Amino acid sequence: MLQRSGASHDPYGSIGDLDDLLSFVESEFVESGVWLDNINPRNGARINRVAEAGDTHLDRAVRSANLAAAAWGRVSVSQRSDFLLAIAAGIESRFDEFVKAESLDTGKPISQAKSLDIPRAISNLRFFAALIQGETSDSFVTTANNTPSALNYTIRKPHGVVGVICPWNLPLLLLTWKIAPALATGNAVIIKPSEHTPTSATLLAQVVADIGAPAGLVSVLHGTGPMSVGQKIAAHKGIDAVTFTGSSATGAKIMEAASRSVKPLSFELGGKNSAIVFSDADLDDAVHGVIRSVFSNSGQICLCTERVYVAQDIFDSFLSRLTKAVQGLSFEESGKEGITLGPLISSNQRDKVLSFFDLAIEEGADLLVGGKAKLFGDDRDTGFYVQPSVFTGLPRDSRFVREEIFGPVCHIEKFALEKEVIAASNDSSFGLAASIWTNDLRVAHRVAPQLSVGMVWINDWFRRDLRAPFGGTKLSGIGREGGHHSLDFYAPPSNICLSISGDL
Ligand code: NAD
Ligand code: 6OD
Repeated sequence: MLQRSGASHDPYGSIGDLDDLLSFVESEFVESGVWLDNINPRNGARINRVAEAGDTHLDRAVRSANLAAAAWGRVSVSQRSDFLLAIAAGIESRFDEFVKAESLDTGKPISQAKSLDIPRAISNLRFFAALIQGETSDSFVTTANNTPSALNYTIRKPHGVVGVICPWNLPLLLLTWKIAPALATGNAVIIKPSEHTPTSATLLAQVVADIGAPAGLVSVLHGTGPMSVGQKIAAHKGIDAVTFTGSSATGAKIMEAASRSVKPLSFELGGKNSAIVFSDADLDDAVHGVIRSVFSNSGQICLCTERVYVAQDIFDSFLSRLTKAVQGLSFEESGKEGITLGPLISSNQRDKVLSFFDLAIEEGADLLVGGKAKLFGDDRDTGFYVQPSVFTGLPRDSRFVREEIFGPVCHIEKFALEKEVIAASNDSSFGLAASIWTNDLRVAHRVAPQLSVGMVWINDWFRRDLRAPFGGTKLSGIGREGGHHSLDFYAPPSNICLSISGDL
């Protein structure tokens, strides 16, 4: 039972026998004797405990994954596609359990887990099941003296075994975003969920077991990162590629660990994303959009806006509307419609965000709203809540404006000129995403390509088309995933050249 007895902010009750979460290796759930507590961010109580996978589990997972991959790479595309559809159906048939698990582990509003996290996980699997069925290859007719002399064509080759290291902010969404294309293209996967969010990955392992997946094709190894299973996956010689979403600092460590075996890497890392509001923007839309981009998932999405630049002639009115809207934001339990906030994932993350609030004041910021831990006068006060917060008045070289905070907070600044705001937005070590708010399409299309980020939204934020490339520049990552970009990472094309002319 997942329910903590007597917990008033554990609104979900039982989700089955998940007191002790085990790793899933070679189609078996395995214990290790080393337990990690999984903590409820709503009240700091223990939800359940997780068996940390040891070296023997990893070696066994790698051995069985290599055997499984050798066979899986040869099965038909339709079989692989059907497998993804079966996982999607398995998640759908246990939808409420997945929703509860995700909401319980992360503290995110159940409405969000229901409308975003779990439906997107199902869509990821169905999307790649369909994409792989329609996959074609390239071909090039080489000519000499205007006559075909050779036919070049490409085939995709899976890596073999892919290590999948996931964060805690959108746990099942990001896990399936990686395993769906990896499995579709013929790889076996070894998944390491975040130690903060082990439950939905364990449910996924149950789904995989229930549909009778080949042993070793999908493993789930629980544990932490440094000196533990995360780092060991990155370093293991029997793992052929690694896909990772998380912080830039961890990305650098994974790169180091993976360097000895020169593994292909796909990294979706941190961001310090900007929103730019031009004078002619629809103010209601812009305020609503900026609020959504700053405070969704309590600011814990790599795409969340942390820097807001507003044209000087609308700055005051934008600021007063934004501040009022932030004051009206509710926490999940209020039951109001719209964006609702939850706790941050851990006491460490809460303390980190609060230390940034203190830093902002030390660096000379004006606090417009929030700025403290959020207290309720009930058992949530032992949870990890902070107030939604807005600061202004800091110089561009302050740490608050430069470092990723990953909480429900932004800094807002005015600008006069288009070229000035482009320079300000680009003045960052990160380069993940930006949003532009304007009704002037010429401005939008002039500015968007000049922003040194992987993704720009115009009058929107986090609208996804799974075919589109997703990824960042600079410290925000390496590579692109999404549609064919994912297929290119998980099964890069090899070329075959057939001589037609017969001349040597
Ligand atoms: P993290 O990067 O430390 O952890 C993400 C995953 O990597 C987890 O599964 C973790 O166990 C694993 N990991 C950690 N160290 C590792 C190592 N040395 N080798 C291999 N795996 C390792 O992120 P976090 O501690 O969960 O959060 C810290 C910061 O990361 C946050 O404050 C935020 O800034 C950022 N973050 C970004 C995203 C994103 O999507 N871009 C998501 C989550 C967190
Ligand atoms: O929507 C996606 O596909 C995606 N990869 C989102 C990542 C969010 C990071 O926090």
